Amino acid sequence: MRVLVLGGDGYLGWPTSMHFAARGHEVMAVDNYLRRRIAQETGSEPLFPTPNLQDRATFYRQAGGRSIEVRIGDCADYRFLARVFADFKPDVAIHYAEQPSAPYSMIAYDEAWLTLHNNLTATFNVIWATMEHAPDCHIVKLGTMGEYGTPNIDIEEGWIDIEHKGRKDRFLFPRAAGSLYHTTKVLDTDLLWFYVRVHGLRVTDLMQGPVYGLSTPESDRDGRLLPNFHYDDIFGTVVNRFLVQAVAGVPLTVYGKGGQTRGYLNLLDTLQCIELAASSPAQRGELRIFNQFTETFTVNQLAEHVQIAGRAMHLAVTVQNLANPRKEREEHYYNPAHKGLAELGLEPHPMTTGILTAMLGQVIAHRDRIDARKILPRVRWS
Ligand code: USQ
Repeated sequence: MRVLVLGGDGYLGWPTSMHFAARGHEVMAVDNYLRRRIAQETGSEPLFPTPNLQDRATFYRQAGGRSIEVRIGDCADYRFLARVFADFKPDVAIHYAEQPSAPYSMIAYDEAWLTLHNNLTATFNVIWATMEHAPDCHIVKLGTMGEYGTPNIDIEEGWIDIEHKGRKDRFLFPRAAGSLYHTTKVLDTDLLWFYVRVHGLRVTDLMQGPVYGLSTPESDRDGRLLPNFHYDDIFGTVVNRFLVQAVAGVPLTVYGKGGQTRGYLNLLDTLQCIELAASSPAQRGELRIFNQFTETFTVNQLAEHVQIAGRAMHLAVTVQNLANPRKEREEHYYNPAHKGLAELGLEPHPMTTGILTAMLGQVIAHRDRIDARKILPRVRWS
């Protein structure tokens, strides 16, 4: 396949680009370094620096990997993106090109505007570039489990059948996101659904939970190929943050009561899910939605897992319940379906102590670079 990875420099985008290249697909990775820039602006640099995207592609080839074509540019610039689609004619466009941080989107007006503008414009442009230059291309869009929020009913896989006053129909499952970032993903889904209905696009929208992980078989070829690993309060996801806190000797930052439940997955499983979705495309005129996670945990359960792994590595790990900087339910019902990707063949890597201790070992190798000032939450929802 000709695989276009939009947001190819990101935590998921770079490992995805290598993953598809390693399987013999023709890969083009596109990025405008937005996340690098705003991470620097907010003092949220990753645990270790990563080479720029062109250099990563070069180092990957030198390490025996296959060629990855790189284009630097902004997916929110239609002329640029249209050229990419016209030149590359992708079979599948994997769309990660969004501002990915919930806390960043809640800082103030400018950050909220950037998130809204970037995320929706990028999605709108992907839709139009597909329609105009590669109408048969399958769009694989990274959404988020956070689109659903935490309703007091079971969460279905994207759609719900509703019977109302004796009549039945099928609708998108109700959405109630907890940050502006998550809300942009809700709006993305609506945009995609509109163009699927009217123009017959083929789209898979992946409702993904928080991801953890630090290496993949391809990144392990050379330390310079590792993904960007954030542990700060803005770009770091909770498991990655807790592992760095464990190594730094900082009490694990459980927000509020810690009963917040989410669906988590290993970075290796993100790669599997994307590959499974890409290899069996949605039909023309279909918006296919999968819930992309492998296990659910409360924040307290995650803290316990990290404490156990820490003990195995002779780290004294403590926990501190902080006043919750977010507005979210801290005790709630949570039962999301997640059958679709399993039916396509997903073989999960569960969060074992072995997986966490291996990650702790990698963090320990960079422990001198941990900046404890990046750990406590700086952004409040209200
Ligand atoms: N949390 C803590 N302590 C921390 C950090 C987070 O208790 O130090 C809690 C949060 O309050 C939340 C949960 O852990 O209840 C998950 O937080 P997170 O920062 O790992 O994840 P979130 O902000 O929701 O966003 C991340 C990714 C985002 C993706 C989303 C999937 O940054 O791109 O869409 O996970 S989901 O959470 O399912 O919406």
